[in-house]
Amino acid sequence: MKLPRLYAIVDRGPNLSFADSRNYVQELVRGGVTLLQYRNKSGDAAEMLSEARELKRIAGPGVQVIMNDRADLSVAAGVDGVHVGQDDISVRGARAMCAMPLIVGISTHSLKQMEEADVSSADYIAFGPIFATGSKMNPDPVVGLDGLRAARGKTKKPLVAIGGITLENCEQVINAGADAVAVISALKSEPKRAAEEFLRRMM
Ligand code: TZP
Ligand code: MG
Repeated sequence: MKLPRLYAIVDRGPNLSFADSRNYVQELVRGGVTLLQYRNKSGDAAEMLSEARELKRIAGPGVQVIMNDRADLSVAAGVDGVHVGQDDISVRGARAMCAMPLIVGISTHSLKQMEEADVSSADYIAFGPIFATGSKMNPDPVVGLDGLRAARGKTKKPLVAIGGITLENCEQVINAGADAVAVISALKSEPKRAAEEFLRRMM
């Protein structure tokens, strides 16, 4: 798979209502986003299923929507794939539900995890946190740009950098070997304008 430079994460939760997420997705898409993740750490399965289905509809045909954590719900919702972490179902388990062309992505936080992901059937590998992040509970240790360069050396799969990525540092992250950046907070205040600017800076 070829990743677009920007992977926008919609972090649905107490700070982002579903009504607001709908507008948020529209603004991101207007700003040029073509790859979105629906992340919901506080809702139940029913909420995740119905909201993901609706956000996929709102995003439109040119946009790939990935469900965080839950391969089963990604299939039920008819979205484009799943993103699993180290504590979720394995890539092999996710792939059993999400056969190609559905997308399976995996989060990694160390070079050992990167090596394991590289020999899995994952379509892309996320690595981080590159910088400090306030968007994840109990984040793994920061890996930095040097960690990212080392991770790049471990895989030829599409590599997504995540954690603390902003307009100011995104070019450095791409120059350190990432194919794409996944972003939560740096899109929040002005999603359309920020998405446009991220995409412009990482052409
Ligand atoms: N995994 C590693 S860092 C992170 C996740 C989900 C949060 C990224 O959010 P932000 O606000 O872009 O740092
Ligand atoms: Mg997860």
